[in-house]
Amino acid sequence: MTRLSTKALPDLPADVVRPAYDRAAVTSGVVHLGIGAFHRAHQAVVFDDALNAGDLRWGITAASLRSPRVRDQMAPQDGLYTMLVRDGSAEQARVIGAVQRVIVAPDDPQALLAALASPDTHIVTLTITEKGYKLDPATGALIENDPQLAADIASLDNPQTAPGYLVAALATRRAAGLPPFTAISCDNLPHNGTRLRDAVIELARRHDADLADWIAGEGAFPQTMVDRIVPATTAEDIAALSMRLGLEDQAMVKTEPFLQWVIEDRFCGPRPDFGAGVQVTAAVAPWEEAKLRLLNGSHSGIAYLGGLAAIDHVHEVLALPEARLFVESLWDEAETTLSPPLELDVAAYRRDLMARFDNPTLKHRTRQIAMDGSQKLPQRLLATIAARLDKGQGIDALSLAVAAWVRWQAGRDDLGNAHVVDDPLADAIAAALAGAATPEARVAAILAFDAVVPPALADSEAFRGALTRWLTILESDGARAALGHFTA
Ligand code: CS2
Repeated sequence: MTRLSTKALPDLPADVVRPAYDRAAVTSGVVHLGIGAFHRAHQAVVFDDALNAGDLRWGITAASLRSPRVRDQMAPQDGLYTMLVRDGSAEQARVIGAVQRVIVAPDDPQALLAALASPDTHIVTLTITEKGYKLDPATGALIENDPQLAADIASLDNPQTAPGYLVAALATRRAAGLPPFTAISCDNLPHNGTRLRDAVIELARRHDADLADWIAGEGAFPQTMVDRIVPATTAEDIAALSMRLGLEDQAMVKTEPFLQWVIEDRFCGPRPDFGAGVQVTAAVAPWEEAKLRLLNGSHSGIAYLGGLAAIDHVHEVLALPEARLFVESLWDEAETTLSPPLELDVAAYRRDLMARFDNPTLKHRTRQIAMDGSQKLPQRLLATIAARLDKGQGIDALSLAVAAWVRWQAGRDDLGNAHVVDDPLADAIAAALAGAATPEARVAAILAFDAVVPPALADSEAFRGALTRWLTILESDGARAALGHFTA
């Protein structure tokens, strides 16, 4: 079958929305690091909106920091791909034209550095996942013994890490008399802008103190909250879209109608006139905290409990009444720890969130969300638990979610099916758990990971007790039985 491409655009069915601008006239104002499905369904759409509105400065040069997979999907398609927005029975297809080029950084580091240092580049966005920042998840300190970061501390000639690329390119810009770019972290990290800024300035300081000062003074690292559910594309999704388009699209993404991007009003250069779904505001932290603790916290709980119960997709987990009550209880607990923005109606947000999770056509896999738990739990669940304990409040639902993560580390679900624990700390955690013979000992082994659990929380008897109780139930009776405690 013919691939989607510039030449094939006129052959698309009439109901497929396509770029309304002249792609040949677009310049690349954005460099994106980490072009996965999330970027293609989120920031790329926002810049595509700006292009459609007639501001042609906002094309994207995207980079993969590891694998050539996305480049191989997109290059034969001239960077074009379809975004399918699914909402129950309704489905809308739109071809996004914002991505002009995909660079595989390890193959051609100089090409990525040149794009970052180009005078046309005003904004750099990043979706490199929590672990890409090379920061300790609990404390936010640079992980100095990470081999890639150690290489970037030694030399930035061919950077290995995202912070390394930014520092090397900022040095070139400074030497050329260019201003820095605005660097926007779009990962689900608390204070993501500050974390990125700290990583970049700290690494710069290892090489050149003046450069570090220049970045601190002239650069901008806005805080952001990003939100859109983007499940990984499957072979069936690609096959179904081919039938509909009459063209093959290997780079398609599927997502929900909802899109939100709250960006701190802190830019050091030009920015587009942002359109639908984007809010530029002074204070992002309350948005970010509400989203991390309500959406992502419950998502992780659903992923581990559903995964242990051998349930594949989020909406199928929520078909169980006891799972819905568990999620509502987790939200009740999380809600008392928030200082939500005035514009946020938390009750309505919770209702909408449940409806988003229920979307049956997204087919969001529990195993996808279960990835990288050690990097996610601190901001999604552990900070919430610490805040509840400080107020003398209960942590029943929150601690069940954490216990389910601990149980997930065993590598088997309740039916005995094996799964791979996909996590940068998987080996270390497995080694620590191997020597632990009882639930008490397993909890103690996990609490000793101070890169994940802050020492003050690890010392809490209430937390240790709750985790041990739930882990005992999960190990003897399984996740369905544990969820059953939320029916009363
Ligand atoms: C999910 C998120 O995979 C995960 O960990 O919780 O990717 C979630 O879908 C997004 O943050 C929604 O905005």
